[in-house]
Amino acid sequence: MPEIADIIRQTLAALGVSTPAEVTARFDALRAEFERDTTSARDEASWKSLRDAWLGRKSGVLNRITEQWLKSAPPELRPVVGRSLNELRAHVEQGLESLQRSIAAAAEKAALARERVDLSLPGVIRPLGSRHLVRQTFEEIERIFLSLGFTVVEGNEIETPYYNFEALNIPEHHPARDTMDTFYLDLPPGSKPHLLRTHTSPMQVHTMEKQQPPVRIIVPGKVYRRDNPDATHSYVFHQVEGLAVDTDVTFCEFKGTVEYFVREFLGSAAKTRLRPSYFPFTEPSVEVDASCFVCMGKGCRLCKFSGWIELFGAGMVDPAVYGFVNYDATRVSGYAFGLGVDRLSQLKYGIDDVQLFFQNDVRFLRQFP
Ligand code: FA5
Repeated sequence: MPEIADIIRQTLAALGVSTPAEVTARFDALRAEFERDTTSARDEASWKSLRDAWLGRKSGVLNRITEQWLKSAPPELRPVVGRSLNELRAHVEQGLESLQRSIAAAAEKAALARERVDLSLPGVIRPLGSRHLVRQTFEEIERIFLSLGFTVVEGNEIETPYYNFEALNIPEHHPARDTMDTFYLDLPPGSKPHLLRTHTSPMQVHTMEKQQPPVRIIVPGKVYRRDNPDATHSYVFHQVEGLAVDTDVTFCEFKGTVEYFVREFLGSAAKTRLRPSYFPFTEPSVEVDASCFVCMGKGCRLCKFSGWIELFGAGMVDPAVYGFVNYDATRVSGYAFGLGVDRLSQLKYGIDDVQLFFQNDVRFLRQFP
């Protein structure tokens, strides 16, 4: 602000004033100078230099006047110089204050204009994903068994033939062990054979190896088989294994658990039927059927006019399995089941091709939000 230096020069030159009228005129000129200066201060930084130029402790105009003029003014002029100085100081302080307010208000106005949000503009729609139907079915199954006191455990998808077959009493020459049915890993010569588990049942053995009865677990997970893909078969699919072993687990408890699950999963009107079946690791083994929930047992295309739908395999744990995990087969008993999650989803939601679960076609996925 070059004017300030001039003012000081003039002010000091005014030491020569000799009448109160001259003093007043000089202060009026100073006041006019201040007004002119304020017009050039438009932001916080220039406001600060204006303030320092006029009110600064050392070199501010008002302090210089006090130091150099008031003190050296002739005694008869001092009252008028003092009064004029006080009036000028009040004027400058007030002016600076109101200038600061208007600069802040202008800055706020500019910021508001910059950040203005037009609420009438259409919003950006971000599509929300949803859980896959297979995941939803897993969660539904887990909810039901958790309510019965089961806990959820998970296991590895890569297994040894021992856990996948041998410890489950599946003999050496059983066709399921064949490379035609099972994916074996391609490992360097001399490595122990490993495979992609063909069912979740190996977790029965892992769990019983680690834990003494009582055991009540379910095992959700992916399994792999060399099946030809079709409407009900896939190379990779999903199972939930169940295992309950204790000192007094009866076939009756098994049947009650299965019936409860089927009613919770398919609806309270669903009826259950057990049919004899065979699994090397359960004895007796059963196939669990539910009354057809489409025709209510009367017969339709879904149930092939039998009134019943095959749901899953199960049975009482074969005592031979206890031998592999050092359980005393004379003291403990239990049951196991293996739910095909994809098939259960297909049945419940009327999906005629299991391949739809793996194609990730959003037109399909959107139907199950
Ligand atoms: C087993 O895998 C036994 N581990 C089940 C079990 C556990 C029985 C415990 C007794 C005690 P199974 O091979 O039947 O059983 O297969 C179980 C379910 O998996 C079938 O009912 C079917 O729903 C489903 N499943 C089998 N193969 C396929 C496939 N390729 N694609 C989709 N689902 C399949």
